[in-house]
Amino acid sequence: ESNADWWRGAVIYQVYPRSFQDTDGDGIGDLKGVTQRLPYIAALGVDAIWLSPFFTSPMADMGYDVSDYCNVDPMFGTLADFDAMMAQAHRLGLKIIIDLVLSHTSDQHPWFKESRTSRDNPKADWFVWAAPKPDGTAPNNWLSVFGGPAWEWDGVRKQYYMHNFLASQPDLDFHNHEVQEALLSAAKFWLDRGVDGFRLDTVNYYFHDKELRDNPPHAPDSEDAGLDAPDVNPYGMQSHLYDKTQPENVAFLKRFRALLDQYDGRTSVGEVGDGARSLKTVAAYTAGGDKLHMCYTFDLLGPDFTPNHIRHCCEAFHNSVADGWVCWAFSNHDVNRHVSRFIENAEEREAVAKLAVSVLASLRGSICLYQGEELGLPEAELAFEDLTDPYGIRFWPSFKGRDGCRTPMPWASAEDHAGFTTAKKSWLPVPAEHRALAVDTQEGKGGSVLEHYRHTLAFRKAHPALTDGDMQFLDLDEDVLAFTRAKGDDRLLFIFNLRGGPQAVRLPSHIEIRELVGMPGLSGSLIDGVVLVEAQDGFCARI
Ligand code: TEU
Repeated sequence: ESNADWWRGAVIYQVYPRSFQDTDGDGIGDLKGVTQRLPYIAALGVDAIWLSPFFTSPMADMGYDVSDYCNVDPMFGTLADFDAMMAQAHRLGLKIIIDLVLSHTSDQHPWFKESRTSRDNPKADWFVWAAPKPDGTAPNNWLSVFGGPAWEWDGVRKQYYMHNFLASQPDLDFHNHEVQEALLSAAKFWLDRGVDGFRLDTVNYYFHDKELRDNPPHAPDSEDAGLDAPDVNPYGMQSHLYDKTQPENVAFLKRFRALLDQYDGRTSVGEVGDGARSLKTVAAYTAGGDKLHMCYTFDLLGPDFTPNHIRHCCEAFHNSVADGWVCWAFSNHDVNRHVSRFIENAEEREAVAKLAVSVLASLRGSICLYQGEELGLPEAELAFEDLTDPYGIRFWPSFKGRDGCRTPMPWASAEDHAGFTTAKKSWLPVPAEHRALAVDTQEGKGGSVLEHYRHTLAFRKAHPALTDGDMQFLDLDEDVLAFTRAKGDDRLLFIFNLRGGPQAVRLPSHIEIRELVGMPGLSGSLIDGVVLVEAQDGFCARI
């Protein structure tokens, strides 16, 4: 247990505890359920688990609204359950990364309850309070990501408070040093308990413009382009004046890192959703080795699964900072599942699920997998009555919300709720389509998506070039994604065909193939210096 750099190139499996495994029959997953399923996660061959929030919460935003940073919500279990889960994970060689939601609290957090009582209590300045404009309207034009203004009127203080997300998620004022101290001590609480790292929710939202200046309207070609469509996310209608690479945030991240560095082998991964600026922000947050270890961006969470896009994302990041580190993902608990995003034809989903993880596992960076993608699960089609996500309820039907990617894990095809719960009703239904893809239908079955994931992750682990080797793209043909990965003697060439028809590409003369390498599931071949790759397939060789 000595490799402090274990996170570099690691494969992280995201568990959404609400939907992983229920053990107490209330229709909602829990920490004991995670413990029960740890052997399954270990058998995938991942290095770490990122556990979405399990902290005490009124669950207005499914736990991303925390009312006690240092406890477990009874819905998920107890601190003792957490410790048992972590101890078992460590025995199986899995690291545990927990999800700290520091930018905002729940409005039920004692800090906010106190803060809102008056303008001069000890926590009066812990949140972002501001006077109305002379006409009584909100202090400025800022918008919430989840729709409407970013300001909520408080009748007691007769002031507005700011929220980037729901009105029940008030924004902490990071300009206040006491707030920073309190949050660092919450992080310390979990470090002392033995967690291996943190995923930092909305890490680029920590600081707001102290002068509260209005944002200019969004220009179509501005750097904020790339956020969700305005009718779904009005936040994207503004060009955010206050650059999210604020110097104050960089200074806070240094403090956070200094705390982590007091412990052995801990890591951090910041969530940076910042439109087209994201990769620059990641660079600012990860350069130099004294801030975050890595950041997580939304670049590959859109509909674009093309050679140009993937190449652009990788190059934009790697060219902007040599010593920064990125964490790539195709899916998470906020976006439509990627097989549904990347392809319309349901018959092609299995092939796309396999190809996508082959590509992901070959990229330079760490990678995050989201529970269920290893089964090739499509986005669940839910009825309005099923919805629980406030974001989806608000924008239905132009945006159906995030419940469709949060439905329970299907474990056993023949059991009620596919083995997720013994309750009569599961918090979200398990779609029939998912039942047919349950773990027990794929485990040990050659050619299944699940077995493809296991073999592909083993391949990644066996190649130092893939963990943190250099990456160079080749200008072969617009229609293929071609690059080399190299570390020492381990030098690999990859050519992926993401399109609808077979491709034949001539290798440039400077590339000398030493031998073909059987990357699991790829069947591209080489004839007289020409690589032939079928649709949704790839080629791998040692060079
Ligand atoms: O998400 C941050 C974020 O920007 C998302 O709102 C994203 O834009 C949206 O979900 C895309 O559909 C984080 C968490 O991952 C999310 O679950 C929380 O709701 C949010 O923070 C607020 O804490």
